[in-house]
Amino acid sequence: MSNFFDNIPEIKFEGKDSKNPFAFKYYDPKRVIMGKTMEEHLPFAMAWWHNLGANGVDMFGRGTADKSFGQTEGTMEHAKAKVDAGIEFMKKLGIKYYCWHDVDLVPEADDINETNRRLDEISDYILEKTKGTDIKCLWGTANMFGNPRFMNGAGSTNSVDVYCFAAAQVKKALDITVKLGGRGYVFWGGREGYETLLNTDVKLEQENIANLMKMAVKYGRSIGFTGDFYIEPKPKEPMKHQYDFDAATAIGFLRQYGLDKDFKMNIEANHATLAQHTFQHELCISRINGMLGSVDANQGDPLLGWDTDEFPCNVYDSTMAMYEILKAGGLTGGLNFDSKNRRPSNTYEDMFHAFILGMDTFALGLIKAAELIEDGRIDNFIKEKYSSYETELGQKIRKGETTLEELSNKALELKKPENPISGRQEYLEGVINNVLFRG
Ligand code: XLS
Ligand code: NI
Ligand code: NI
Repeated sequence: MSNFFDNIPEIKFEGKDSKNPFAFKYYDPKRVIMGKTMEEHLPFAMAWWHNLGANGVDMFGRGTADKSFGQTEGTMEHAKAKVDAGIEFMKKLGIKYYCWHDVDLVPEADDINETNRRLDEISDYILEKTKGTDIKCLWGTANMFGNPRFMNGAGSTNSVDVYCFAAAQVKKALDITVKLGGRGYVFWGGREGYETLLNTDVKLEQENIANLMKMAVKYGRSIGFTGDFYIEPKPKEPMKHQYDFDAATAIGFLRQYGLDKDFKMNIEANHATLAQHTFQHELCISRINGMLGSVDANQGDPLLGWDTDEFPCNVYDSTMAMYEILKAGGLTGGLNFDSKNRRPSNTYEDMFHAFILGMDTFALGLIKAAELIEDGRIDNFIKEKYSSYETELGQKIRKGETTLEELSNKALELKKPENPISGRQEYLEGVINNVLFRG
């Protein structure tokens, strides 16, 4: 094993009174909550691109963190050092999953044949290095937004040649996902949208994206991929308008093109808030449609209008997120930290602090969400609020077995209905605070 992080101990659970910066205060992997261990509830994953790639560069300044891992960036030696560092990092934290784009694993070559050869080589290396460990791939994806060829889109491009390159990348990324035992395959449509309708055929673009997805399903199933495909909705950035705006839009798209049996949602917290929704809203919409698959666990900054990809620290949000995830019966995917250290947090220690923060935030969220469900006041209130539908007429409405005439007659008979019962929002918000802070 490599020793990039020699001065950092293995991260263990020490409990809420510990002041050790390199210990979990809440994440206790073997603790059982609602019949499952914390590690079963919380399949945490490391995002290759942020953790092993991002060095703090922004549009105003160069990188602040050294992610060379002792090698020259852009070489296969560097790609392999990233594998070594990644595995050492995950082992120290007890993280079992990782997520990647093709070009996070290897530097892209000028000729796609050479890029594919490199992907074969690195995936052999990953398999060799993870052998005998319980570290596995959560999901893979093709980066179809970074290379200039995708400037007009990937599935939505105007160029048949570029469309072929998108297809080739998806095909190879699926091969590697299957080879690494991935649970899922993600489509995030970074360039699938438009800046202006003056130059865009929306119908053609959306149909071509759907066809690319259909071909991916057909090919994936033919090579033995049994996991879920995911759409990761995001409303904007880099495009002004992205087609997968939010969960409701993406679900509608999947149903329109008959893709809803093979696809689920990969919900990212920061994308939810960019779409002017809460994280919980996006999870809830996915859950009630049977399409909650996986999560990109991060958070945005309410004062900034872009994808800041911060490590999650907001326990209110993680509680409401875990509440939805518990109600969905868990995730088929996992909780991928699509999150990066802030630019001045530029040391190896900071990489660990970030993951300890994120993992403890979701562990606390899980503990508190389970308490909320056991407490029952929220669920009971919601049940009570809709109790009029338990009457005979209410049941007929629920089942769609009544008519406008029948309901109209009832209204005429009543002359004037009683006011519906109070929504009790302030009381319920107090219940949440009580569960969060009672100790
Ligand atoms: C960017 C997205 C991206 C996806 C994978 O905003 O979150 O990182 O998760 O392509
Ligand atoms: Ni993401
Ligand atoms: Ni994002």
